[in-house]
Amino acid sequence: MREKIEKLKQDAAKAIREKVANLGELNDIRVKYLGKKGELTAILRGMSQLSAEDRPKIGKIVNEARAQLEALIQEKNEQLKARELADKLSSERIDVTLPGRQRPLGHLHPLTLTLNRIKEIFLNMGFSVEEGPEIEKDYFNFEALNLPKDHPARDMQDSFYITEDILMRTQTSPVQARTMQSHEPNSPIRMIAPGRVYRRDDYDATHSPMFTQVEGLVIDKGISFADLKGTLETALRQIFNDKVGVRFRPSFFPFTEPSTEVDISCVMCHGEGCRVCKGTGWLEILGAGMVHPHVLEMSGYDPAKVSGFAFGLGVERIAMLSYGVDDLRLFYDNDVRFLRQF
Ligand code: 2NL
Repeated sequence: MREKIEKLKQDAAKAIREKVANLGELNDIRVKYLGKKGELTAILRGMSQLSAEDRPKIGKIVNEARAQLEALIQEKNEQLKARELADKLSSERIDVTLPGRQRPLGHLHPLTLTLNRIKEIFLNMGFSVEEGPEIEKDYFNFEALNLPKDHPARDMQDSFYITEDILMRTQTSPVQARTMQSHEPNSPIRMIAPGRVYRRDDYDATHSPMFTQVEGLVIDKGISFADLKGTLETALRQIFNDKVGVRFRPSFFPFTEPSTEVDISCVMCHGEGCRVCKGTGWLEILGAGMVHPHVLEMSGYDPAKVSGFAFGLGVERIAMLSYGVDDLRLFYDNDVRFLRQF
């Protein structure tokens, strides 16, 4: 019996010292010898068959062997753990000298840049910037601007109706009508209204059913067509450049009288005539006019006491001309190869 125990102990010790390569294998050895069904445990279990004289002696030897093996396992366990930690530290080492990952910094969209520039120019001239809802009442979008329900000019601004009386706004003029109605009657106004507008339209290089508009409105005592001309010329010379030519042509809008369309000399050929200006040397850039007396009246202003001018321009068109972009859709595609250029 003594020899058997000694042999078991030697085998176990040898296995622990020489065979075990990791913590899992060490545990297998522990179970094999010291576990509930282990070989050394089996000997303890079989002690009932021994004589009363042998029992304490053998018991002592088994317990000593057990303690020795446990100590060996404990020692090996510490060695293996230390080695695993060392392996982990060397395999997961971070090279702090590697260059960092660059996070590309974005920037404002070209339409936003153009709109910001336009806002800045008008803010510098004392205008306020007002905003309003994109889903608008028919009353503010059309009625208050001299376009009653049966007016033929409504066809040109055919829109997306939500109900009979609610639609996607076709212009930002409803913001001006709202502003006038929220002001003390006849009190001066000097504002621009930027924002998205919606019209039933094709989608191609120069048309879109959604675009960005800036409308402006100035009302005060004694405002004349000269104020309109001076203000718009000053603004256009800042948007394009000091030397740009500005020309006013008679036109018609239902909400202004008289009305005008404003051209600038061609940004490509400077008036020589080219493909961009279709040989005319001029580019149509905005519409404007003196606010129609009826429009003033409908929003509580008295055309006998005050007068005003208004204008409307498309931000996409200005961005296309100032950056030399020939397809409007590029602004909406959001292809970073395009956007990166601004
Ligand atoms: C264009 C022309 C224009 C206006 C907009 C306006 C607003 C009020 C009263 C009178 Cl509250 N007029 N707005 C006037 C003339 C032209 O826009 O071609 N827009 C893209």
